[in-house]
Amino acid sequence: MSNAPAKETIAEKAKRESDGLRGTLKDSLLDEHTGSLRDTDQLLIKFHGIYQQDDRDRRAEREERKLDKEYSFMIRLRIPGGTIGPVHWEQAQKVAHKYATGTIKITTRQTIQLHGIIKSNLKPTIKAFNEVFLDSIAACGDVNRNVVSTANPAASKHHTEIYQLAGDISKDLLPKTRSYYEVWLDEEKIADKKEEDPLYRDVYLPRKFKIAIAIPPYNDVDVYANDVGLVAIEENGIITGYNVNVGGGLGTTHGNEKTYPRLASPLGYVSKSDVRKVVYEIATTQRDNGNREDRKLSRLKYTVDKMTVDGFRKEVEKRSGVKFAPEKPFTFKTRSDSFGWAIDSKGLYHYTIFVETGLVVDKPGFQLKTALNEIAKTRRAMFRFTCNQNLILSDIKGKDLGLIEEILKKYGVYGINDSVSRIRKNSIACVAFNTCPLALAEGQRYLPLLIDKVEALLDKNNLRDEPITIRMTGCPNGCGRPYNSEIGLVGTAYGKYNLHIGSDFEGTRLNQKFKENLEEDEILSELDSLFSEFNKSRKESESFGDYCHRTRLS
Ligand code: SRM
Ligand code: SF4
Repeated sequence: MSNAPAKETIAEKAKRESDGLRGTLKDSLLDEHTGSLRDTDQLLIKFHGIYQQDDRDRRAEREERKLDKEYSFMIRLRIPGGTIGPVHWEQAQKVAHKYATGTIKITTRQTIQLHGIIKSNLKPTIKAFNEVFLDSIAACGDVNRNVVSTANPAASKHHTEIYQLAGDISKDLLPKTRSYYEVWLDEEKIADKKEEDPLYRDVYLPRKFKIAIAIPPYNDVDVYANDVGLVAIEENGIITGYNVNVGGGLGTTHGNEKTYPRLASPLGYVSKSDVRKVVYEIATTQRDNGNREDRKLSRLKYTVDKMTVDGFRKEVEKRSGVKFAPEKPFTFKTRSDSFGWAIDSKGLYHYTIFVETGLVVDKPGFQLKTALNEIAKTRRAMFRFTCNQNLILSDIKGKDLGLIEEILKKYGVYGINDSVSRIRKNSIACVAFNTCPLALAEGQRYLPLLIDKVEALLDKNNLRDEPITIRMTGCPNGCGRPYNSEIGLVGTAYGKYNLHIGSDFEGTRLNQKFKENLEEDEILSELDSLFSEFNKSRKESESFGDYCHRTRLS
């Protein structure tokens, strides 16, 4: 065990004293007097992929009635590379109905979340997922999170390879503790068995740690927004290695000038046989050099800036014994998902469905949830999630196309992609109200309504077909990646947002704050002027983000 440093934060102490993330979770779960967990267990449970929350819509009313908050839990699955089978989907739907709100949310990191699980249903939930070999280990907490990889079917020639790499890296960086199995799945603790965890020891990482793998020209994973961003380099038809980028991260805090969004910086190129070693040692470098005194400044991006990119590179080279070669050339062309049917090099078909804000629900005339359940029953498609919160029915054999298409048509899902504007297809909203404890403003419940009005402005300015990215978050933490969107809306208070503009379409440039604390009519008025100018004075094939950057920000 390591000794406590002189100035140890509550989070650091909780990790160090947690006995391999066990804490008093077992007792907390058995306590029937409250729907909540003990304070320290609330921190530890995140490492098991679970967050304690309460219904924020009901807070005031319950406070008035002198009632405790209405506690429930959110669970996030670990699905490296974002692909599950039909059996998993079926089970997730069953669990959602039996123990959660009934709605599956596809997240911006290629996995799914369920909300509204009460304490007594947590164990049955995890057991049910475990029956189909799904887990939520390290989906949250100060460890490596879900490793994401390009989902775009057009990149399928290399999809299997990077999907496997995502799984391997996820395994390399999994905590070694058996606590998940003991707390949730009743595994017996082996007395006196010392659990060695050479990576995390008893301190874990200073903060969350995120990894993405992209296959150019697709940047659908927003690779530069990650602590570690790997860009696959293809030479003569095969992936030879990866350009490694470090220090991406978007979270900021309003009013704290020391915090900032940052895109990852290039360290250089490594061969594919070295990439896992290098990623591992990037994690150990962060473990040993990251800030453990101020959680606002503890992400890898601040460590990289403290050590400098050159200093960080040298340290990783020393630890891994791998020397970085200069970055290899590549081009990103898009971050969007390509909707509808696609066929890959193996002759398998994939159908990408637009899922607004990632919520899998039935609406009148568009019964997505029912359609997906019926498709899962056929066992003829895999379910692949995208970092744009959409879904790909993947790996479908030619002979099954008709069947899948028929089900999609029956429930009004086929053709949704054609009826939706390009800006809507390029939209992302974070969860925010009513479950996120950090939300200052609405996210997923509001963006679709705002887009109705933005679409009217685009129509007015003859820009309906412009593929502009628009992203909204309910606070500055950036879960919907608004800081590298052409239009970014960041909640500051209920009904108010900062307007950011000027990122590029490919996600290689951050936007900048343009106006502060705007209400809806002000947002629309600003966008109307920008759209009008853009329409009149853009250069040929200039994107909206590039136009804003050139005329307003540079
Ligand atoms: Fe996030 C915290 C939801 C992707 C940056 N994020 C949260 C919490 C857990 C709130 C909390 O701490 O109690 C939110 C739960 C809301 C709820 O009720 O479900 C939450 N984050 C989400 C999701 C579900 C948004 C979505 O609508 O899809 C995404 C889940 C991803 C996943 O499956 O793992 C999600 N979060 C992101 C991203 C985007 C990404 O990773 O590509 C970011 C920005 C990138 C980054 O990490 O810098 C992001 N989330 C944060 C932060 C700010 C971290 C920082 O460095 O300052 C917080 C707050 C924190 O950690 O203290 C946060
Ligand atoms: Fe919650 Fe803020 Fe993340 Fe939105 S951006 S989910 S409001 S933490």
